[in-house]
Amino acid sequence: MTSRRMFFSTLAAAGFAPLAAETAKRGMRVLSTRPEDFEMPMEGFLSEVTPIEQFFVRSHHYTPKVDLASWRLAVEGEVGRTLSLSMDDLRKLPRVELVSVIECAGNGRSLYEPSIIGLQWEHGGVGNGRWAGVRLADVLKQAGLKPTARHILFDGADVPVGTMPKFQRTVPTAKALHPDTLLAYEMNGQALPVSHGFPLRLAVPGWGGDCWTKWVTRIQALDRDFEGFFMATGYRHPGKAVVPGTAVDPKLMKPVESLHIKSVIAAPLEGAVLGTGPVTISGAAWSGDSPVASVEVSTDRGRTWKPARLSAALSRYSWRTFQLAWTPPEQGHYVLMARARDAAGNTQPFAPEWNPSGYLWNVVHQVLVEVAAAASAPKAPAAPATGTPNARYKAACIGCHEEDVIAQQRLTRAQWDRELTKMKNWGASVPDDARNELLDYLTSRFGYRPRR
Ligand code: HEC
Ligand SMILES: Nc1nc2c(c(=O)[nH]1)N[C@H]1C(S)=C(S)[C@@H](COP(=O)(O)O)O[C@H]1N2
Ligand SMILES: [Mo]
Repeated sequence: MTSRRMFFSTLAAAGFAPLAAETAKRGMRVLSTRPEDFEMPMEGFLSEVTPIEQFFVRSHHYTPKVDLASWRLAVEGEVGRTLSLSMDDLRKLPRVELVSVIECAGNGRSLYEPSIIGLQWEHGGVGNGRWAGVRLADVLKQAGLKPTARHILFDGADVPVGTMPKFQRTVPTAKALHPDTLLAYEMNGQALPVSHGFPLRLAVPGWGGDCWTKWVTRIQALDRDFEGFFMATGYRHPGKAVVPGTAVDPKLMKPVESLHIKSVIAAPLEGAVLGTGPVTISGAAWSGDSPVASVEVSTDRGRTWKPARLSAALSRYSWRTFQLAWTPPEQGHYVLMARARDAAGNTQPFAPEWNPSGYLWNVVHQVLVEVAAAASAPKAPAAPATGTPNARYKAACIGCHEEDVIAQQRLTRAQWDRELTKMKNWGASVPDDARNELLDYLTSRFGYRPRR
C-alpha cells in the first residue's frame, strides 16, 4: 500500500465510522462502512423523489475531499480544442433539470441462488433523484467533438482501495450526446452531496448506475473501445440467462446499459401480520430505455391480477409509485405480487435470469403476509454471524475495508478460494502458509447457507 493510500484509508477509518453509524440510524443498511455502500430502506419506495438521507450510496473506492476553488473539469481526446472548465464556466451553460431513477446493476444480487460474490444488495440499491446540471452534449460541442469519437471516458477523483484500478467508465457517443445525459451539479435542489459525487457527476437516465461516474474531473473522447478494468472486466453481462454457476466466455459478455422493467412492493412488508380490514398494497416501478406503462398486482399467488393505480410520471425516467386497495377475504397466508410492463411490452420474469456477477435482478417481487384477527409488526431478521476473529484473518482482511463486506457473503470454500486470489490481486497479503487456515475460517463463519 502506498503511503498516500495508507494516509487516505486511515483518514477514512477515523472519519467514516460515525457516518456509517448515523446512516444506520436513518434506517439505511450499511453494506460497507468504508468505502461507503449504503442501501435505501424499504420505506424509500413510498416517496416520489428519494430524500438524500435515504438515497443509496455505492462507492468502489474511498470518497475524495474536493476543493471547489481549485477544481477543474478537463475535456480532452478527440476534440478540436481541449478545455479546462471551472464550476462558474459550467454554470454559464443552460441549466437542465430532470427526475431519474439510478439503480446499481448489482441491486438484488443477494436474491440469486446459488449465491454470488459481491455486495449483497436486497431491493434498495436504487433511488429516484431530481438532478440538475448541464447537458454533456453542450460541453462536448464547446470542445468541438470530432466525428472520430466513439466512446466518452470519465475519470473520478475517488481514491482506489488497495491496488484495485481506478473507477473509469465509458459511455458510447450516441448516448453521451443524448439531450437527457447530464453533468449534474445538483441533487434534489441542493449542491451534489459529497457521497453522491460533489461537485459534479454524470447522469445517464435509463442506464445502470455504473455509468453515472461521480466526482468527475476529466472527460476524454476516444476513437476506440476503452480497455480499463471497469469496462473490460467489470459490469459485463451475458445478455441472456445462463445456467446458474456456469462460467461464461468473457468474449460473450457485453457492458450493462439499459435497466430492465422492475417493481418492488414496499408495503406491506414481507412477514407482516395484517388485520382483516382494508390495506393498501404499494411500492414503486421503474424501467430503462422504455418507460413504465402499467403495474398489476396479484393477491392470490398469481392466479388473478388487477391494475394498480400509478402516480403521475415526473419524467420518462422517473419511477412511479403504485397503489392497490385490498381487503383480505379471510384470515390466512397470502402472497402479494407486483408485475410491471414497459411501453415496449417487456414484463418482469418469474424465474431469475442468473448471470455470473448477479446483475439486473428484476424477478416479480413476492411478499408473504399473514392475515390474522389483529395486526402485529414483522419479526426482526436474524442477527448476523458473530465470533472471535482469528488473528491471521484480522491481519489479512481488515484494513482496506471492514468485516461488514465479508460477513454478508454466503460462499462455498471454492468461491472463497477464488475471492482470496482476487484480494491478493488487489493488494491483500495472503501468505501461502495461511491460505488453508483462512479458507477454513471464512467457510466456517461465512459459508454457503440458504437465504431463509
Ligand atoms: C489491499 C486492500 C484489501 C485487503 C487487505 C482485503 N481486501 Fe477485500 N476488497 C478490496 C477491494 C478493492 C474490494 C472491492 C471494493 C469495491 O469494488 O467496492 C474488496 C471487496 C471485498 C469483498 C466484497 C465482495 C467483492 O469481491 O467486491 C469481500 C467479501 C472481501 N473484499 C473479502 C476480503 C477478504 C476475505 C480479505 C482477507 C483475505 C480481504 N478482503 C482483504 C481490497 C482489499
Ligand atoms: N467515481 C466513481 N463513480 C461512481 C462509482 C464509483 O465507485 N466511483 N460507483 C458507481 C456505481 S457502481 C453506482 S451504482 C453509482 C451510485 O451512485 P450513488 O452513490 O450516488 O447512489 O455511482 C457510480 N459512480
Ligand atoms: Mo453499481
